[in-house]
Amino acid sequence: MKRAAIALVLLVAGCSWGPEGGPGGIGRSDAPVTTSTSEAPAVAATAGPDGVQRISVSMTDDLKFVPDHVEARPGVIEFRLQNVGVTPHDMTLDDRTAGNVNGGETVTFTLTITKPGRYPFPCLYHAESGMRGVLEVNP
Ligand SMILES: [Cu+2]
Repeated sequence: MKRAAIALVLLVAGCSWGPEGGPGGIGRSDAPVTTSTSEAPAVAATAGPDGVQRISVSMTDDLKFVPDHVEARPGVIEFRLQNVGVTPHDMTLDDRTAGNVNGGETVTFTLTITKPGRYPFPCLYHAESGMRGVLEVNP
């Protein structure tokens, strides 16, 4: 009991930087902001002999698209959506939807996009929770 009290005193005494101070305190709160933006490196869709660009995207129980940043050229883009968890998901892109994808299901979602640009693809069920990705169509 007495030893615990001393340890507590040392702990409090050692913590003299205040609530937001301490070595690395501010730097550490900055670091995640620059590294955890949703702008992960883009994964390029692969064009097949038929010219269709294909990309596999997983939908996870922690409400993420993996990858969540896809790159393609104008033309036909085929998403192979694999729900690797149990939570149902959706993908909506350019006013079209893949429809409900149940846990364990794989759904093919094919779109033709002719205009270069950035096309967000949220999951309608979990967009509020940050389940969204972006398709970058480059000329
Ligand atoms: Cu979802």
